Amino acid sequence: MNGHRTLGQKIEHFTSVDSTNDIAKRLAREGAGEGTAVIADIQEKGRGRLLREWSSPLGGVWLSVILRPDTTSERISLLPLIAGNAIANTLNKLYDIDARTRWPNDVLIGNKKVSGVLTELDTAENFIVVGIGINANIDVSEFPEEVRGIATTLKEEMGREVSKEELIDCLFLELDDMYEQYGSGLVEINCSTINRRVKIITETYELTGTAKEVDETGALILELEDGTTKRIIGGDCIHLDDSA
Ligand code: BT5
Repeated sequence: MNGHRTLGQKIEHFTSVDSTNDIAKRLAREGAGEGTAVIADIQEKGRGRLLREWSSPLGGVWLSVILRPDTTSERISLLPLIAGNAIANTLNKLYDIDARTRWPNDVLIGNKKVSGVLTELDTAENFIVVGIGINANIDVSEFPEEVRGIATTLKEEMGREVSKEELIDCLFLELDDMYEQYGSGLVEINCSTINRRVKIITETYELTGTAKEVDETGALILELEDGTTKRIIGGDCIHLDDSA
């Protein structure tokens, strides 16, 4: 049917769900194997990190895939970055647009978000669900007002609709490649946040500095104004040099 090796080998398709991540978690608990994916046309309660709302109207790609890596490994935090890289590679290959990743879980075109990743970990049952949202055939005007200014869509960028089937097929191949690299321990993360001046916002602090690198666990190494460095494992990141 398609060239998927592991990820996306088995796909469950739904028209409307609350969140594909919830369905994938349920399937994983029921024993679904690595690579099983859930795709929905619409999400009624799509979510981002920290239970933020993720707007998921018809026309987008809303999917979740079950992975069963060693969830005790600290490298697990690389997975959102790996997914972001796979998404950016897919968009650049198919549409020749300049999609790039922003640490820790966004894909941008220009300085607007076209895609986001939500990974959820179940250490007891040893699985991880990687949720991916890609704004494909959506008009920006369909988003709630607070999202319009910060989001873009493929339709908006290309001036036409794209084939969701082709997009999903290519995405699974890229994800598969990246996940294989992850498994081999030799994964190369591309992240456009590196070498930029950034502001990091977490629930407990805000910091400004220069992003130096993403370490082998997915943490961001930030050089502060006074020359010291700080290792940051999560948060929101603003690129100060292009207001993204
Ligand atoms: C994310 O969170 O970017 C993760 C998004 C993951 C969505 C997928 S869809 C399939 C799966 N099932 C789910 O329920 N979720 C996953 P975060 O970095 O926290 O960004 C959330 C913020 O992005 C919101 O607070 C809004 O400001 C903004 N936002 C909401 N909807 C958006 C959209 N469609 N496009 C761009 N930005 C959006």
